[in-house]
Amino acid sequence: MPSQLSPHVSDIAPGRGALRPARSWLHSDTPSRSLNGAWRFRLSPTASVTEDFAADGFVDDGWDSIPVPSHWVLEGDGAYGRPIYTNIQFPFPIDPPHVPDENPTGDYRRHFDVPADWSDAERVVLRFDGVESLFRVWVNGVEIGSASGSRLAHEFDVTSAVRTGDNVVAVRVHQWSAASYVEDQDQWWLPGIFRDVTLIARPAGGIEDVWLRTGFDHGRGSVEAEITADAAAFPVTLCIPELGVEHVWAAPADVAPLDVTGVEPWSAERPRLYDATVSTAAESIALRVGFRTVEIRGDQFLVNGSRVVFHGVNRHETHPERGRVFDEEHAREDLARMKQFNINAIRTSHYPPHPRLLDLADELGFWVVLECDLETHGFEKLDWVGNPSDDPAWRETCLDRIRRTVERDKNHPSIVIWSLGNESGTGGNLAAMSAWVHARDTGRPVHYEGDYTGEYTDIYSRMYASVPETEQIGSDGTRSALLNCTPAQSARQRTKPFLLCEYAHAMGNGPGAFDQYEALVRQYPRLHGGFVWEWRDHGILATAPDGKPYYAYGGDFEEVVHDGNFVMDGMLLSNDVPTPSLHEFKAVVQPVEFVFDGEKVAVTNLRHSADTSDLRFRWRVEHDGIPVASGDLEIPLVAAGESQWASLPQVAVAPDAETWLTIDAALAAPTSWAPEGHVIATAQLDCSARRPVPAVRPQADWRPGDGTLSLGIAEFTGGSLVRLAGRPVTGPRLELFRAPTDNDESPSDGVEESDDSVAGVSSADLWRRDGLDRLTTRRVSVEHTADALRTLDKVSAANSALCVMVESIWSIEDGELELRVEIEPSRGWQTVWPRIGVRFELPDGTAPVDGAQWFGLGPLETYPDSLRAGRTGRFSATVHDLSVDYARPQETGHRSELRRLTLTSGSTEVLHVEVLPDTRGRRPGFTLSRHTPQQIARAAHPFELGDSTTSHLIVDAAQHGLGSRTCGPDVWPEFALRPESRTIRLRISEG
Ligand code: IPT
Repeated sequence: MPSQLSPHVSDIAPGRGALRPARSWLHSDTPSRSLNGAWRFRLSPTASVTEDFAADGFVDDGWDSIPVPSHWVLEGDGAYGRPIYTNIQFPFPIDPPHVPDENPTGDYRRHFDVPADWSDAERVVLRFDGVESLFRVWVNGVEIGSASGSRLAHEFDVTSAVRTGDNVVAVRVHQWSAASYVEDQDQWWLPGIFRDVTLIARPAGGIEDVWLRTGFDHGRGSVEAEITADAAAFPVTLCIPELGVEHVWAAPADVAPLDVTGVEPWSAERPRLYDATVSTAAESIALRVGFRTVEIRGDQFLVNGSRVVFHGVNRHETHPERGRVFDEEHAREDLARMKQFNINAIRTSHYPPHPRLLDLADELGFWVVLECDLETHGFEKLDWVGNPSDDPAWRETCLDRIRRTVERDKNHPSIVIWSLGNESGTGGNLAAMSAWVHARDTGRPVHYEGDYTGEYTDIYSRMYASVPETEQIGSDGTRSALLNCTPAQSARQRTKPFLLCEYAHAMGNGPGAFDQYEALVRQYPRLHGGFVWEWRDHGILATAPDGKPYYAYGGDFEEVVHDGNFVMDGMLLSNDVPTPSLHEFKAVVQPVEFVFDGEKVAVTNLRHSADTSDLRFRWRVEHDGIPVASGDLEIPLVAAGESQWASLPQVAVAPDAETWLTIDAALAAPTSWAPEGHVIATAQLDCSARRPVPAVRPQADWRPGDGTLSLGIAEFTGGSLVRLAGRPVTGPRLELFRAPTDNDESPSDGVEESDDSVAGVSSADLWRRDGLDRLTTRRVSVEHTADALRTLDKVSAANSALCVMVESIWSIEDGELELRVEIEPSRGWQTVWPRIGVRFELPDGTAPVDGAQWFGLGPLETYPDSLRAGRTGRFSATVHDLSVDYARPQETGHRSELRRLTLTSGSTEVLHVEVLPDTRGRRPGFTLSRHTPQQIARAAHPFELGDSTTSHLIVDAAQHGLGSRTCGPDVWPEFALRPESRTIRLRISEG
């Protein structure tokens, strides 16, 4: 065959020769062979290599071997190119439908055997479940066809090309094609045959496709079957043994809806499935049916008559080593983890997942928004000119994608909404896709966020709406226009249920304000919750120059254009470790609410339909975090949406310790996703007796001194602390800087932001402008009394006249060393501050400080707008575990509301620090880390931090909130930290 530029790469058409219509991904008993495994592989830099490799007799001895499924850029240690990460940008010139000649092209070959007994098969079908982005197929040298639609299934009839015995299949995969313009999702570009390849024998008299549409209404189930089979294949039998259903349809015309009694409904909470078979004499198909009815009534989205609240996540398919290659065991663990964290919904952003994922969602119980493989986001840069969503030339491509999406997965009870795609502007092709779905499936609504005005979709959906805007959408009281809507369109949108298909951008340390959104969902029934962006980081496991493993993000593979660490925005780190945000989410959306009132507690079941029979309730009382009593709490059964009162136990209140009552709701029995005893909801009640805070002892007889002295366990030279309890310690030094979080580094959009922000400028830039990361000190005075030392420092930054006066008073109070720091900013500071704290350095002595025990909020880090997962108690952690390994190092580890802290070295207690609240009752927090904020801020990856044995203790009078500004609202004003005077009081003693 002549060498030529492949004609296919610029074809807008979705391919040629694949079987249509698409059909369900079914579990059939007909013979099939997996063609997964080792294939021969050759990578070429362009699409123009000769096609002779497809010939029957071609000798591929010199080729490499590659596993299928896989992405070639993740195989061969970089020998086959490297991944590219972009969010919105196209990593090639925007020249639709053309792509560059530099178009990595992978040729694949393998032999396979067709058994002799397949000769009675009516047809032999070759199925590809996922190939990125365009591929052509040959069998025994015969060209079979081509297809695009990377995350969609494509089947080819290869009957006339195969023979009994040995066969050769050859596949050519182009990384770039016209299809790349409609697959511009925010993720790594990962070419290759990355899902299963299967050869299927289709029998005469088999079932081509089946759709069991189920319904549920007040204890009655219904099944409406659609059977695609030749008339000669009949009779067709439907069996649901557990329900006593055995129904035979003699001929196609007999297929009619059935009513089924004694049915338990399917819900995400109680995912009741019934095994079913649909069979002919030649083929039997196994399905698991769940009975549920999805409807929109007014502005409410209901399943089985009850309103659904989506506590969801956006789920991409991503794995640090396999990319988008599906691993069922890992996916099951991931979904079980979601359930453990009270997540009840998944949006399959932004394409259909591996089909088995939906079997798992049916089984474990999730409300699924199943999204089509469509995103044309890069056209935004061209003001959407030429957008495939609105160009008739692309209509068939768009329709082909949505048909393949719906047809493949239509049997799943977990799927309650179809979504047309993501960030593809708007246009006639999207409207046509929606019309097709409406005609095909009347049982599920259609979602697409980009249909702002609600012309062709059923749900009002938005992403990253701020809290006030969400409230405006939820409340009936306002007539103001919605985003991009005329008043009439706004009114139309207000008649629909609302959901946030993306919100709370979980990039790095953040987001804040989960609880503010949840409060709105509780208040306004039209608001149906949403889907956090996103479930997990997409880091790719790589090796640093020093040999350390790390999780790579955009730019780490020297991509020409990339979007940095915007791909690391999950509530789970790349290595499956839940971040504090996931714990926060779990606490905010907990399905049981406790409201204390005197000696009683009101228990409200916030679930969709499940009662509390699967839960047991426990209480415990702690004195300063030490358990003193516990027991079971008798709570009457609470139906979904109802409340019940229960009596609280008698709590023994300690006179000289804090007394806290904690209630947990836990699983009474193991489930498929968590063991018995797994806690799903918690509440705490402070029962402490009021205790006075020791007043500050006035001292009058200050006189100048040289500041070299000892006070209890503290030794000072020149007014500066040098030792505590015999070990080197320096400080306190004013610390106003935190290693900026991703949200801190994100420019303000100037909309609805606090007065302190500057449009287009990040908080971190303002902090650096003001020199918060490079403060210097001038000692103004040193004074003592008989048992006290006082220093006054003026702290400011180069080329700035702004300053902070810091007065530190060391004294002996009640026989203990007390440090009081008075922090007072000058006038003129314009921005929010990241923190107001003091830092101590504990350099490596013979035994470095390597851990902490504390009584305060824990166990994980908390910030002013992300406090709900914190509970008051006693906790301990190593210095390493006090920090979260965010993919890009940043502020981490702040523990709020500290009462008492013990620094440890191994099992030795080194220093005790007791924290006194300020006159307004506010308590500081602490951070203990191996690195200073300045060091952390300089590192782009954890491996760049270097080893250290010095520990840095920062006691913060206050910290700034987290917000969600990387993609969404800034820190809510109430949680923003403004320059202000603060006092920190500590009592320090030897361990
Ligand atoms: C939004 C995208 O839909 C999502 O895929 C992801 O990229 C997210 O942003 C950010 O991580 S689009 C955004 C421009 C609002």
